[in-house]
Amino acid sequence: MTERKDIFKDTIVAISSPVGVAAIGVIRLSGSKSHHLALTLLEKKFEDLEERKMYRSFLVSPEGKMIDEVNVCFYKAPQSFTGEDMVEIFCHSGMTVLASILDAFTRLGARIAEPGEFTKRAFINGKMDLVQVESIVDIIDAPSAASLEAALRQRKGELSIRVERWREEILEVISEIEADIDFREEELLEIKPVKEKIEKLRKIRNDLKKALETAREGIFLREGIHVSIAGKPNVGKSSLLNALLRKDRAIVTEIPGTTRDVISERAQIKGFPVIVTDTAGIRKAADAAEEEGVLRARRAIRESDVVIMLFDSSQSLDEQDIEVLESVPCGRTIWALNKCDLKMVLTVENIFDELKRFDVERVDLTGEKPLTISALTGEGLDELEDRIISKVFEGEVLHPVESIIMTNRRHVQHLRDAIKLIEEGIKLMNNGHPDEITALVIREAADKLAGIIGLITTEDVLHDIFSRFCIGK
Ligand SMILES: Nc1nc2c(ncn2[C@@H]2O[C@H](COP(=O)(O)OP(=O)(O)OP(=O)(O)O)[C@@H](O)[C@H]2O)c(=O)[nH]1
Ligand SMILES: [Mg+2]
Repeated sequence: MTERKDIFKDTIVAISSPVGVAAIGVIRLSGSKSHHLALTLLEKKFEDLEERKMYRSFLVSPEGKMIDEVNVCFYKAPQSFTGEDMVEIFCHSGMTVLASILDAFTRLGARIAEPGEFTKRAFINGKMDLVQVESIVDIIDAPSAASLEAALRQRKGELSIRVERWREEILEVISEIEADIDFREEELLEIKPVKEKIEKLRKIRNDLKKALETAREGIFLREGIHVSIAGKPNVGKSSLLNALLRKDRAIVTEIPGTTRDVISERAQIKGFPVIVTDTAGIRKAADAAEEEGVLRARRAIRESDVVIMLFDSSQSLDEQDIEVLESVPCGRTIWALNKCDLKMVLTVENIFDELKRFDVERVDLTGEKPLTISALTGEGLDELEDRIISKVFEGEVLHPVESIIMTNRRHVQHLRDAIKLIEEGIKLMNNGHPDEITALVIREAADKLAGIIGLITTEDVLHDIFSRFCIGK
């Protein structure tokens, strides 16, 4: 169809909507044969498919057997998602329809796409950089509205533009150093002062550091905060899970040992995505299932960003509470006295005195004041949510979502490396090395930034990123 020489020979095809019953299903084709293949299988004999115009027809098998009534749209290269000729077919979504359409195109020579292959072609054809590629997965997987916003800003190119600019600024300093080297060889005296270049590098480093400061919040925004609820049996862990989720997720009974397994569910707290985990009450297990449950509970607690250590305030402390206390991590735990709607025996005022009755050497008593809550009435849950957020961020949330730039660990690693290399460059220059070695070190910093947007990349990195895509994307 087009004059353009395509990098990829194959025309690929895939179901791009969820496979199952729905009003509409989408099948996508990409590659130089897309237009021809679509024309061949449309029952109405259109002379041509104009780009970005919807055509309605029945779609038939290569033998002319009806498959479905469809709408078809053609996107001409390079003005398409992949940068190649593409066709999208909107059919009725049913297993037989989708499979038959896929079958018809493969029999005409199209190949079933690999996971992420459409996006990979878009990347290789220069339609988007690596940050934008990754943002597509983040958009699809976004666990909260705030996470989605951050992903969309990356899709739009906000981070990529910054990275390009930082990189260009570094390259500028490199060319100045290289010019100085040439002047030096020609023994000319026009060498610009080193101080100026150091100042430029410092400014770039500060900009990178500022971006890096948003990483902590950004990573939680993208990946979610892991919160687990610990406590001896029957203190109200499952009730608290349900209250935080605002739905009846876990079974609650008055029998100790109700929860056997680890139950994790997604929720949102103050706009941040969280993964709340209810665990089996930690105690000497009565049977093998409970024993495994307790093991899993301990593992979940170890791997959490924040642990809610729950007590039953209607009872005094006992050995079982102490056993749980010993397994929660110091510094990451919030103490909460549940069932405050009942007559409170255990209170914020007496809990530390109560603790003295036990051997509590291994318990972190340096924590802040316990909270008083009721999973039943909802009392104190707002404060608990506030406490979770301030615990994770060690105080206030410093960066509102609009100012969060870094959300992805891969980008963060590159940024950290770049900062380190720039600092090394500054040190070299301070020590009187405005020379080839310095230029080399700083160039490496520029390359680290190039790695973020994929100007420089390896097969392994690409494989790692694209393997996270589903077929059809
Ligand atoms: N009055 C009152 N009762 C509560 C509260 N929270 C939980 N309960 C009751 O305490 C009992 C145990 O609650 P669960 O949520 O099952 O406790 P759990 O810690 O998950 O228990 P296990 O799964 O056995 O470890 C149930 O009868 C709940 O209704 C509360 O805030 N106030
Ligand atoms: Mg439970």
